[in-house]
Amino acid sequence: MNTRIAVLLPCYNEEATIGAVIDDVRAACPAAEIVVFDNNSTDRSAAIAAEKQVRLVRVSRQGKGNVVRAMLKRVEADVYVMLDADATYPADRIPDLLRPVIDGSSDMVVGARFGRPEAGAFRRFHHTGNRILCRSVSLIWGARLTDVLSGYRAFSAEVARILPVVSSGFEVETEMTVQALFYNMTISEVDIEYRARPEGSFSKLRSYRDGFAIFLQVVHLLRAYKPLTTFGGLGLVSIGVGSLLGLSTSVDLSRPAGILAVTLILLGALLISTGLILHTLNFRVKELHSVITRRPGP
Ligand SMILES: Nc1nc2c(ncn2[C@@H]2O[C@H](COP(=O)(O)OP(=O)(O)OP(=O)(O)O)[C@@H](O)[C@H]2O)c(=O)[nH]1
Ligand SMILES: [Mg+2]
Repeated sequence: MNTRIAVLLPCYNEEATIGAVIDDVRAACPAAEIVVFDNNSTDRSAAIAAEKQVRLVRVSRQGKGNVVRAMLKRVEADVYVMLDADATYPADRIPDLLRPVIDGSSDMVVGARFGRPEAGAFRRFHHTGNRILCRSVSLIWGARLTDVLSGYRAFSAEVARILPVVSSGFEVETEMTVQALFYNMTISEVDIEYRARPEGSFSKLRSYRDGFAIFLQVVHLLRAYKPLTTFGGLGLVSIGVGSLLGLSTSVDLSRPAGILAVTLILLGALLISTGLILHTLNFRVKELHSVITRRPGP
């Protein structure tokens, strides 16, 4: 049976590059179905996609996360590759990203950009921001990743079927990575060259706004997917501070510091119980997930 490959291109006002990206994808992977996800572009992006005779899906809710959700829902294939329509990722590496997914050794393969980025490919602070995010995610989730935010990734039909993506903007890549780790999927990386946007094309990423949204996403993912670490950690700190304060006041409950110490210890205990309850819930969700993703019996 032939493997059905879908190449998914999120596109918002990329008339300067979308045509060339489609040509590059076709040359690299002639068998693939190319699908452009246009998100209310006001330039010629959609017209160019139509001229190139690729499938065009229009998504009315603005934002890359909304588009990724539409990709997972609207395209049927055995393996998927998504890459940005801004010509910053080398389309000729698609076969390298797909290989581990097709041979079953990885569920998701990420095109990692930090090995050899072209000068100017990363804007000021983006490089450092990316590194901090990546180190934190790798540390918290016990993974060895070097690029969490890359928009160039290949994944299996199973990933497309089960990742419960809910974010709406540029936080979506972080979300996909963490969800894949939570469900014990295998993520590997392939080093790729990352290029600067060509002359006349403009980034849609707003450093502060989108950077802050990504930071909030990490906090949310921590709370949702690592509740025992988050609430348990806060609880231990609270108990530690409360105990020190209590000892320094000789556990005198008639003094405000003594009352504060007891309050902190109780708050700590409450936080740890919350973490334990949520951790158990997560465990049951994982069990359920393991059962519902099993192949149906004969
Ligand atoms: N469909 C859709 N695509 C989007 C939207 N925002 C960005 N994109 C696409 O997502 C891809 C990534 O956007 P970029 O602006 O390049 O963001 P980035 O690559 O993180 O940032 P740069 O490093 O500045 O290029 C591009 O192909 C955009 O066209 C959106 O709201 N809807
Ligand atoms: Mg880009």
